[in-house]
Amino acid sequence: MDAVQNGATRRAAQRALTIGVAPEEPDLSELRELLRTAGVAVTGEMGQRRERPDPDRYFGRGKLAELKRAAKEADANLIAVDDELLPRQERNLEEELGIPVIDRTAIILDIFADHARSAEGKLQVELAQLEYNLARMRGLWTHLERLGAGRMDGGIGTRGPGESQIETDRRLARNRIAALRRRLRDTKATRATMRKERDRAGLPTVALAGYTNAGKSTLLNTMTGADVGVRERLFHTLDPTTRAFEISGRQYLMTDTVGFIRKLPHQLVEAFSATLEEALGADLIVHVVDASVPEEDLHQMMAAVDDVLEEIGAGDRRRLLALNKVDLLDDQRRRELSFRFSDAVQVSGATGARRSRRASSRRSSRWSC
Ligand SMILES: Nc1nc2c(ncn2[C@@H]2O[C@H](COP(=O)(O)OP(=O)(O)OP(=O)(O)O)[C@@H](O)[C@H]2O)c(=O)[nH]1
Ligand SMILES: [Mg+2]
Repeated sequence: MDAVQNGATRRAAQRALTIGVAPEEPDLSELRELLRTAGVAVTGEMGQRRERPDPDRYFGRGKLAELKRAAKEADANLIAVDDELLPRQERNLEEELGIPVIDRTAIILDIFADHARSAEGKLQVELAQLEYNLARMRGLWTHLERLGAGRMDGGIGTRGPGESQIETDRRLARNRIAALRRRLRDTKATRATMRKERDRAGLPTVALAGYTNAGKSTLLNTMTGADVGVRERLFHTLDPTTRAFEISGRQYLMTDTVGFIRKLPHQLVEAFSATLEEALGADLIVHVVDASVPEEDLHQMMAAVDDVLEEIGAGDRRRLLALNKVDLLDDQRRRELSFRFSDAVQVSGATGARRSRRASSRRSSRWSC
């Protein structure tokens, strides 16, 4: 078996049991989708209803014993958690369960690392991963320090090589973070020059923003004839692509951007903020929504996008809501949506169809109005 095959087998050999906490029954379908994108099989799931996760172990003690049994029964060799864990929660869970634990942030970071193509995208993901790891190292360090403090009575052996190793690792990580920030600032300057050229062309700009898998790249391709990759997987696009298109003889520029998700790791928002800020400094932000998802998901997805737009300072930009994938809906659902979101346009990036904003109008047309 060659190295590549070995790698593939190892990945598929990861069998995760997914867990989550929510006041109502937790919905772990998105976590399953994330794991599928990351190439991990899901062999079971377990949710606990509680206001918020236990600060030390994520689950309550009784539930944890149940989880240990379930993991064995499901033959899981990995526990995937639907939240970002505190370092001590992760450590305690691993200790109690005896198998590795991965949190939602690490899974998303892993997918981003796998999908990053451009030099800038790779730098941004590396920065986010280092920030995430640095927080964990700090946790590990405090943990060791506590262990050391426990042995302090004896005085000896309280400063082992572990601690100095972690100090060194932390210093290296901090140096690398500083270097990455500098390089990202340089690429930002290059982009600013490119933008000036575009500004000189004086064309109005439109940015597509939205939840991952909403169909942003498909819309860009349909509207501009671009050839951006489209896939039924999460976070397919990481780098923004800008293309010109024409409507009624007028030229516009349209930019596709990275997708958002609920509980988007703040390290990623921060690392991608320069690219996002610029893309979303457009004259108009088209918020693309997958209108074919169940009502509750629709609202949660829209709220998640609104939150990120707010967080990166694009909350007050002019916005148009585009309800996409309406080819998958029947007439009644379309009418419901046009009453509910009377200012939105209903579109299908897949078929190129567009329906007028007015609820009363039944007219569908191509992208030519
Ligand atoms: N039926 C239908 N499918 C669509 C439509 N638009 C996109 N899709 C499908 O939805 C999936 C995601 O589309 P993308 O265009 O890659 O979505 P995206 O928003 O760019 O996703 P990320 O880059 O991952 O954030 C693909 O499988 C598309 O073929 C549509 O209007 N109708
Ligand atoms: Mg895309």
